[in-house]
Amino acid sequence: NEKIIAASQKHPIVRLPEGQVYKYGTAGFRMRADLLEGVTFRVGLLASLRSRKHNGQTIGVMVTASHNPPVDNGVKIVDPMGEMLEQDWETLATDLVNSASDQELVERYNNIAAAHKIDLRSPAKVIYGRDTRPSGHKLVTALADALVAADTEYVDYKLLTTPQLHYLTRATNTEGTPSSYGKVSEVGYYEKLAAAFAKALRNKKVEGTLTVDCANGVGGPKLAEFLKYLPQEVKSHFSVKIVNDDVLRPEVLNLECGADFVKTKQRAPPSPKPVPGARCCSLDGDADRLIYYWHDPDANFVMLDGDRISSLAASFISDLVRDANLSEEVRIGVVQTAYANGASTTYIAEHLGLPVACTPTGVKHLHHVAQSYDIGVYFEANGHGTVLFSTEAIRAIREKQPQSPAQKDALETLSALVDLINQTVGDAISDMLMVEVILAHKGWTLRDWAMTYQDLPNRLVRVEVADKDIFQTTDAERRLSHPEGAQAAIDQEVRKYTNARAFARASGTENACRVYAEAATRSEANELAERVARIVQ
Ligand code: 16G
Ligand code: ZN
Repeated sequence: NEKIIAASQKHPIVRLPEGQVYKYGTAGFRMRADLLEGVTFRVGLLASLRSRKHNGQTIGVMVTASHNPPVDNGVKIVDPMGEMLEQDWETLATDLVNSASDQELVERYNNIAAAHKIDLRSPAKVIYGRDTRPSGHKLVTALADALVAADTEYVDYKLLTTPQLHYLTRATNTEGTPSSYGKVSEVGYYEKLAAAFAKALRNKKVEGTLTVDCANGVGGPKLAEFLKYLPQEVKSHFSVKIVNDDVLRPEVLNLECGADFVKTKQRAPPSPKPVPGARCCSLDGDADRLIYYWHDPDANFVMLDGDRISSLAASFISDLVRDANLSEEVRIGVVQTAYANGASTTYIAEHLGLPVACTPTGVKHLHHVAQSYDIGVYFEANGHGTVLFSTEAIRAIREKQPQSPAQKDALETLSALVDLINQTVGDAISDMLMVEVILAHKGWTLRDWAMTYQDLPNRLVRVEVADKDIFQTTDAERRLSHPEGAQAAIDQEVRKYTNARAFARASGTENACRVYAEAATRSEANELAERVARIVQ
């Protein structure tokens, strides 16, 4: 206890203004970096409790603020199988971090241990990494001090993408078991992906050059490193041009580039100057989101977002499952949020004939529902997502005896995809390789991909409200249950338009309400969004 108090004194928590508290939200604690040193120290204590709760299994801690501006940072905890921290523990994290004094901190720490039957003398292990923000140094120092004070073994992996830290957490906990997730090193991650990419391509060639905008974040150096591990026969045709990979000037991180910029501004990063027709994609600041796009000489900018990646993956994988003769035993499902474009939902449900589920915003919700399928495809429209294969699906894929060369081919491609696609969390590098494999197999350009269906015109607006917490939703955020009467008013507006849909929800990351509307034409979508915004204002 004295050790913890002494260490905590070196990393004091900043008092927030009256009425405000630190909150473990959808992306952990995220705010201005100068508020986070004490928070990160306290998160270290919780991570070590979490490890002990799991009998000493390794817990991950990632220091990143993803697509936020460079002055921000954040810290989040990764559970043993590489998943997001369990929801009940988010509350514990919030409580522990908001302790008013070092005394109270130790008290709450001991209380959590007692309530969860945690033996504080048992072994504990934590691994951590950070993105390229300069404030990361100071934060991981606070984290390490907490781990030492809590007698916890740790490994500092230094700079990592968020999905790499998730990979390493799972790999550490499965090392030497039949379900080993891969070698426990950054190199192990590259080797696994490189081998799976080569295998999934099955001698198909990737056409043209792919330009990858790395948001001037950690994805830049990591992608460059990954490319070195590709076998020569893949290097000879897979041409990648990395842009916006300046990690030496912290102020340019996520500045006018990256997946969040492209998705929200609906245009390409101004620099480098867009080349008409070039196949492009953008990662975000910690490389867990991916958006594709190109500049069309006729249609201007065309974007292929998370909904497109989802439907592309679902279509390819369901064809493979059919060709592998696994349709009987392997059920595929797609998970979206209310923000998914209605045209994508219709395409997946009617054209592909696959079940589509809708969950509240936030990766943990989608991930959870995706786990209920044998193969669960989930993406948020913002480009965060992955494909999960259940243990039974993997067994079926690996053990099925092929009766024809075509069936063998499908089984081998599926098997390679299991390794290529990050099973722990959305991973921009892994998702990008998956998209490249699918385009190569189908012989598609981005234009062919965009032709599969036409997006409904849509509009997202951010509405400043006095108290966002009065907006409570139901039906996976598609309807408001409170305030009284608001939903009826929205319904009345929606009825005035054809093919229209609209919803309002409180943001989980900002003090505002978001309104989304789609309709048959752009002007109708805009008009509807504004009318709904007026209802919630
Ligand atoms: C968080 C979520 C992201 C979601 C966004 C919505 C994770 C890792 N991140 O960034 O998935 O789209 O919040 O923000 O779950 P909002 O609630 O402000 O609209
Ligand atoms: Zn991110």
